[in-house]
Amino acid sequence: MEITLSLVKPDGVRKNFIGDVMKRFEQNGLKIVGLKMLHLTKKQAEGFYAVHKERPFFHDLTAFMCSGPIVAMAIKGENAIKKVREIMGATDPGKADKGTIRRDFGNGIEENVVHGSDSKESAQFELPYFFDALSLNG
Ligand code: 3AN
Repeated sequence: MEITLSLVKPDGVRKNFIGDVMKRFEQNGLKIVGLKMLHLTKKQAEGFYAVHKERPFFHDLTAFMCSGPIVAMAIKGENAIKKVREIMGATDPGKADKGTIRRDFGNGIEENVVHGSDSKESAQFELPYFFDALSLNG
């Protein structure tokens, strides 16, 4: 069993895709064991995306991530990290497979609706940003 972090990004919340995103995870056998809506500050978004701080898109990405509320989910299941990434689809919605969240609901490489930890190490770093170990159910 693994636990991973997924976020419905500000574009997904603005366009009312929260329920669709959660449904895709649940329908694929994953369990939502933590759930929270919040609005990141620029500093918090910069901390969360610190691995990307040298990238040219860092400022735009962190500004976008604090442009509105997001929904954080802790998701549990067998191979949850890989499964969540598969359900999300490729970073660029235009290149994502049919039937993935990003292909179906995304608008572009920035407005791609959803985030998911990309490794065990990322999940370990990202989960405590939003959830205490004790607040995770199941
Ligand atoms: P993923 O979210 O698929 O793991 P990463 O980790 O490469 O993708 O990038 C993190 C986030 O940064 C992406 N979700 C996307 O919103 C943004 N991003 C990635 N590459 C670009 C780019 N070339 N231009 C603008 N934003 C980007």
